[in-house]
Amino acid sequence: MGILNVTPDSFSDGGDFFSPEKALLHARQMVKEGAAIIDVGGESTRPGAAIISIDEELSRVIPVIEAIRAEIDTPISIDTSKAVVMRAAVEAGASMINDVRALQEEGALEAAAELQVPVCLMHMQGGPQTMQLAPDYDDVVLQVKSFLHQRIECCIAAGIPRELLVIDPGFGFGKELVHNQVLLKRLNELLEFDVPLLIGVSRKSMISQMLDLPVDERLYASIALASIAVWQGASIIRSHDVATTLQAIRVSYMCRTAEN
Ligand code: 7PM
Repeated sequence: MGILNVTPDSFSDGGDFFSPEKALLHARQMVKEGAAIIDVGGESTRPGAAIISIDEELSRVIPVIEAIRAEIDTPISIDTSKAVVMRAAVEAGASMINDVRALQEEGALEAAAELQVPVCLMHMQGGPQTMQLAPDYDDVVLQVKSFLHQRIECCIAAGIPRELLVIDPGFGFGKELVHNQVLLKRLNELLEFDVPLLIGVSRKSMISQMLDLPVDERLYASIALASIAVWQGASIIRSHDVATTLQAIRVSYMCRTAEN
């Protein structure tokens, strides 16, 4: 899954792809590099980032989705928590929802159930404004599992079949370094729901916490984390760097699934 941020303030690409023209160029490039999904996001979920209006989010993502859909067949996912944006994005050509709030916002569960597209349910402790202030867990893996289990059951009860669900432990979302490390170490425990696992570690601050590297120098470490995730059973890797990450995760996957 290639990341296409259409925000003026993204932490890792400085809003480089904010105009629809630039976004389209970037989407084309990621598809050429082998992306299977393009994840379009207009709302920055960076800790402490400004909350934006529905109209602002729509005006960022809808023209980009339409432009991509007009010339590229690659599935587009919409990174949003808002029901209105989910509906408009799917109408414009998106075929997946990626929700860091796991369909907990008003109307989101109903919208996703009506749209009947795949949905990624992500775990976050707290909200984007406050999540990094004091992350706290007794057992991070068990708590993330219990949250995802509860959201999976809510989705199924609302009429979203298990076959449309994807889960994500939400690296960096209300987690300290050790929580992120333990989640990766025990990632295989999340396979028990029989739902594909999506992982986002690309350029994240957990890398700077371990290696003290600026955001534009986190590629090798991002790739190491992505290959561990695939080794542990992750099915979808959300990344800024498609070609290089794909090389690593392909070999990781081939070794994991080899049989003699
Ligand atoms: C701080 C934390 C800044 C996270 C930026 C981010 C994920 C996502 C994002 C993820 C899924 C980033 C993010 N991260 N959606 N959206 N999983 N499903 O690094 O890990 O792009 S935003």
